Amino acid sequence: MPKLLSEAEIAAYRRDGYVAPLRAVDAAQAERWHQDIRRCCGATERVESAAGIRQNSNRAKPYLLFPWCAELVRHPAILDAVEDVIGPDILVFHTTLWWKAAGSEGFVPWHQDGTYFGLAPFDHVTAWLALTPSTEESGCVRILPGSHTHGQLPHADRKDPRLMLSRGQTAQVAIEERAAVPIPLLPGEFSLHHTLALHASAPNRAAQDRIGLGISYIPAQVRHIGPTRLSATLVRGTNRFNHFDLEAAPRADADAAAIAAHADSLDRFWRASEGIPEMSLAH
Ligand SMILES: O=C(O)CCC(=O)C(=O)O
Repeated sequence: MPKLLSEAEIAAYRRDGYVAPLRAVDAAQAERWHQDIRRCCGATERVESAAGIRQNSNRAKPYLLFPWCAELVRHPAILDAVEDVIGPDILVFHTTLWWKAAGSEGFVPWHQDGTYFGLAPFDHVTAWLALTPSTEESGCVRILPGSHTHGQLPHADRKDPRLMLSRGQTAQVAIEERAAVPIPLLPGEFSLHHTLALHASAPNRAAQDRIGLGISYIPAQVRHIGPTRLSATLVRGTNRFNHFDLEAAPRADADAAAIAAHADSLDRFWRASEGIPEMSLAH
């Protein structure tokens, strides 16, 4: 018996590689989290590494820095939908805050999330939660239905600050743009997309910032294939496989313990994802 999705929605996810829109919270709660983001994650700083231009550190894994975000990634409605597609033992592997400022040229090229995560098997799912209106005008996520059935595709890195991905990874395949489906979301709504689903988003042409969080959930049996031992957060069920060091929730906004735990987790994450050679991921 599914917890939140209908059988038809689960079938759509398996067939198309995504399902949307789903409601997590009402508009008032979405607005509270939106204001939390403005208060906590406004400062921008992207570090250039040998592999690319990293996402801002306070916009990567913010659930390790801020209690409101730790609560967000554990929200029961989101976890119920995630459980319906990956089962009851769930870890948060990563989270990115996607803040596309009004009128900004930032965009996300066509890619598969699985490319530099180094996870096996490909059972990871991303929940994308909108906290401001995500529309075609503001550059909502677009997806190619069924593209998750073609396996891991080759990607090339691009070092361009307009690209919002840390390595600017861009799928090296012909994209049939006409087949792409936009996923507009209202504040408090979310989508689920499969780790191999090809997706992208365009610059924000609206007068309002487009802000959302992409939360990467994995079932406990998924492991990382590289030599670095990574950390993740158990948010539901049990961690019988012990593939990750378990992360603790922060107790206060960016206190010393949270900053240290976040830095340790991100350091391992960058080492692992930047260590995967361009276009040679295969497992
Ligand atoms: O927010 C966006 O525009 C892109 C999101 C994305 O690539 C993801 O959540 O995997």
